[in-house]
Amino acid sequence: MVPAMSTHGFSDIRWFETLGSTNSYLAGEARRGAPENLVVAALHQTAGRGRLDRRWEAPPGASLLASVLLRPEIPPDRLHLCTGAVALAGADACRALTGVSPELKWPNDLLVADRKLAGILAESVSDSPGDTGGRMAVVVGIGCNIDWPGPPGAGGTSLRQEGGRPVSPRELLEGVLGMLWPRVLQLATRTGQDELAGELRRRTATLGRWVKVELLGTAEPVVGRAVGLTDSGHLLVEAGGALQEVVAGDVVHLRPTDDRPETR
Ligand code: BT5
Repeated sequence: MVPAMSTHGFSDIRWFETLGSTNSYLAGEARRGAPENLVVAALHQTAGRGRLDRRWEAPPGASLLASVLLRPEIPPDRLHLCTGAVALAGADACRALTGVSPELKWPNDLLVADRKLAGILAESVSDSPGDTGGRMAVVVGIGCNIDWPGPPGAGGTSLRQEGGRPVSPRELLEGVLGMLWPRVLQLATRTGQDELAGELRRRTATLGRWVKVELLGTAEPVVGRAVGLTDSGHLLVEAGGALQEVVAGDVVHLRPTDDRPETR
């Protein structure tokens, strides 16, 4: 079910014509002790980042490029739920505003028919002095393609390409923030975090699929069936008769025609 659009409590929203990276800007603000729920958005990024030093590219004005500073009271092993909160909010806002209904792909993508509509980048910022109550800062950024489907060969799509109703970056940001606010409140309590994990379990399209997982720092990928998500938001993959908990990695959804290990 898609929650109703709501107002939100993000009161400090900074818009820029151009920034290097909204995540990098917000990480700097976090280190200087900026309060939680600060939001920054840009019409263009000159050094937009993906995970693992990859690039996030978009021409000026063609997408939503925004980051939110969270300071959740959350155990470090549950930080993945911050990515999940933004993924759910992004998917719900796209559906409510444009009619396009993306799927969640673990760990950080919104897909439409297996094409990447949006990517999410969550980064924790350790060194955060100031009056923050000692909580860890987490910067969560989202890039969502509105009018441009991403760089050639990247397998991306856009809201426009998927036939969505027209939306501006500002409208989409307001929609995402409206959907994110209740999720931020969920992140604040253990019960809320468990609810969030349950909702991610229900809505992550990766579950039930055959996947290839490239684990960080490991040469051999894991090929198996994604069977679950832990309460921390980690992916459970059944491979070679064993259950493996994946904390971080790149996932490819395999098609029925792809090579898979033999099953009994
Ligand atoms: C991501 O990384 O998907 C996270 C992207 C987060 C971008 C936002 S924009 C606002 C905030 N500020 C930042 O600097 N970043 C965040 P990853 O899973 O590593 O995917 C990156 C890969 O996606 C690239 O290597 C390309 O193949 C592909 N890609 C790049 N730009 C794309 C686009 N506009 N649409 C679709 N795919 C794209």
